[in-house]
Amino acid sequence: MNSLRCIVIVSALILTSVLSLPAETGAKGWLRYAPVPDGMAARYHGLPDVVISVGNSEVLNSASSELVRGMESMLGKRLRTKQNVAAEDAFVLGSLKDVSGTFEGLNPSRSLDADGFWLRTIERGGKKYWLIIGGGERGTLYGTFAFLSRIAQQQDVNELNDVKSPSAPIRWASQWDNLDGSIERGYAGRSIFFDNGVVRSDLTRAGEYARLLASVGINACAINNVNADPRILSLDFLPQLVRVADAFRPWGVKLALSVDLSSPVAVGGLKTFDPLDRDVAAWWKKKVDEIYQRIPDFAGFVVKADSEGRSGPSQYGRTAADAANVIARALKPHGGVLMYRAFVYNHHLDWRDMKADRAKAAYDYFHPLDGQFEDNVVLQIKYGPIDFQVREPASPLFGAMQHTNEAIELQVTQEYTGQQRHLCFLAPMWKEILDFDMHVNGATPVKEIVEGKTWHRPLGGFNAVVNVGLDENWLAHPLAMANLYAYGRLAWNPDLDTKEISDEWTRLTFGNDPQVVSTISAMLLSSWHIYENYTGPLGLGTLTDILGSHYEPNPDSAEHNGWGQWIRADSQGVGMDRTVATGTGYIGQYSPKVQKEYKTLAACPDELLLFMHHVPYTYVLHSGKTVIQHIYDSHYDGAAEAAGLVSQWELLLGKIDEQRYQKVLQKLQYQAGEAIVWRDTIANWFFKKSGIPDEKDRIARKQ
Ligand code: GCV
Repeated sequence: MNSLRCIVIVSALILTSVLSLPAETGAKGWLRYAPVPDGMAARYHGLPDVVISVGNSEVLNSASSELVRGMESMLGKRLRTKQNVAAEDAFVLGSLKDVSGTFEGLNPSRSLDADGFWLRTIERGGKKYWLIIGGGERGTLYGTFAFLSRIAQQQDVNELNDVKSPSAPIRWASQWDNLDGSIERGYAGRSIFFDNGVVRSDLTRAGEYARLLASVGINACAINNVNADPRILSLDFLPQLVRVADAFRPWGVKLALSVDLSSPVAVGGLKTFDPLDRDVAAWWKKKVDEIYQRIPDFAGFVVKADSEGRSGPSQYGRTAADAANVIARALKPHGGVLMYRAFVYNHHLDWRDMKADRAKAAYDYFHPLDGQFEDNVVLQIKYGPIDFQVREPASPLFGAMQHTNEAIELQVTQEYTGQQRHLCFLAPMWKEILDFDMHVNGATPVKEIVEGKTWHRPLGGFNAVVNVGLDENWLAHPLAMANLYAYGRLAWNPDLDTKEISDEWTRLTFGNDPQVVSTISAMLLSSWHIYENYTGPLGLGTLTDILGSHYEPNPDSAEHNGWGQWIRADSQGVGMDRTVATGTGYIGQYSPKVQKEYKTLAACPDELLLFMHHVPYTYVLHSGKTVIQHIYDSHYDGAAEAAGLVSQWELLLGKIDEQRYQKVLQKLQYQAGEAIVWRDTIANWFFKKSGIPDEKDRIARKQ
């Protein structure tokens, strides 16, 4: 056979297989419920045709209809729904209390977290039952999603006895949606909640979003920007919010809101919002009561105060504890929670002051307040001390609030990590932070602190800024949805392995073909390092335009302004000296053991060196390279690796539906081009600064 004929035949084969895969927009996310291939279907033949819900609630109904939907879509099996257990094989859905009343021998007093679930197969009277039991109704829903996920991943579900519980009670998502429909740091279209100053009349997408969130165990969503428009608390807004809560409720997702501290003045007409003023306290109480009257399962508020120009308690000489507590006391009788953000800093710092350091702000401000917060206040702490950079150390504040509930704040929206135009799977970064041991009197990894386990706190957990938009596939880049999935999975269980998560997500999103799974999972897992390589290595942070878009390269913008994202680059060296001995003293905010890891050049890991220290460009890293050569090499490596992502993806031609294949391909090709722009901008910038040529002579010497 000549080679031309060969090419024609191979192309035709590829085309045929591509055409046979139905187009997909990505709108279904990981809940595609793709038909199980014939060869695999046999292992599910024994599953029942009937589903019985024991009990009655909106969430339980969702669980039952989700099971019906998934079974039909994956296995072509139409389940019949029944009210009572009869003498036939069946799925049985309900809470432990209700189901154990129906089946003898189940231990109703076994411990099952309210949001936890138990998947259990039992035989009674010659019949077999697949029990999906929740600690509460949400647990049953989560169990149903987990069961369906196993089938979607082609796992055996014939014998089950498996209990799962979430790591922490707070597993929230946040949206930074503005009432006009725009989204701060949103990269996937306009708001699914608001338009033109009001809540959208069609909230279909809000319901679908809640379903996606519930499928990975997220139990609340704050729908508006933390730079909150006070109008969200005005009386005429409440009925609109009721509609959002109604759209969320079937999925066990509670509505939460971001609120501005000045609301008592802005919408309440008071003369002050001083948190210690009695009228202010009464106003918050009345407002909160009004909300709960209409939305009894309201989750609570998120507060950003005294930060980036927002109003705050400092205006009255009060503390964050004063501000948080006045609202928390209003929420407490209803079971509501107040998430107070630790992102408080002065953005008018003097860049000439070598002791000034934005990274120190949260600890300096909040540490003295430890123990002063009500027990329904949760301090929401960004993972690093600056601002969602491509790499930061874990915030020292995590280890400093033993008498305060804590939550970690993450970003699914890729503000500083490529804005969903670049592939950057963030789970490996989150995992490093969650696993980081703060060494406060023994082993105290961040994950256990925020779970509330370390210091036996009643509350704690996770909140991530997600910022889905009206784009059909939610986050604009089809692969960016892996971040939302991973966030939910890690909030549920921060001990999960990142590869397990990326494999799972790939199977659910693109199918179980081993080549597809291994290729996409490997791409995801390498992508954070690739992005870090061509943007900001050695702990410098993302060297982007920090004054504007936070997207393109612009290291100059970091310096000579009050924002404090300084890299302190001059002709001799680079990096922030944060040591206690000669620098800003930031390292002193960690426990002695962690201080030891960072304070000397010899001990400090390369990847955080320039976050912690100022060194000459000629300083030799543990890797054996000089700092400047590392900067050059990592940028060239990163750009080459970004190009490599395109080639890896191209191997999947014909194995993924054409629509998503092309969409991802275009994104990756664009990213590869942008990585070259980053490489050249940063490498040239450092060459100009340092005057030290690249050993490999890749940078034009005449600049
Ligand atoms: C909502 C960063 C972002 C801001 C954001 C802020 C915050 O500074 O750039 O857009 O404001 O963080 O987390 O409050």
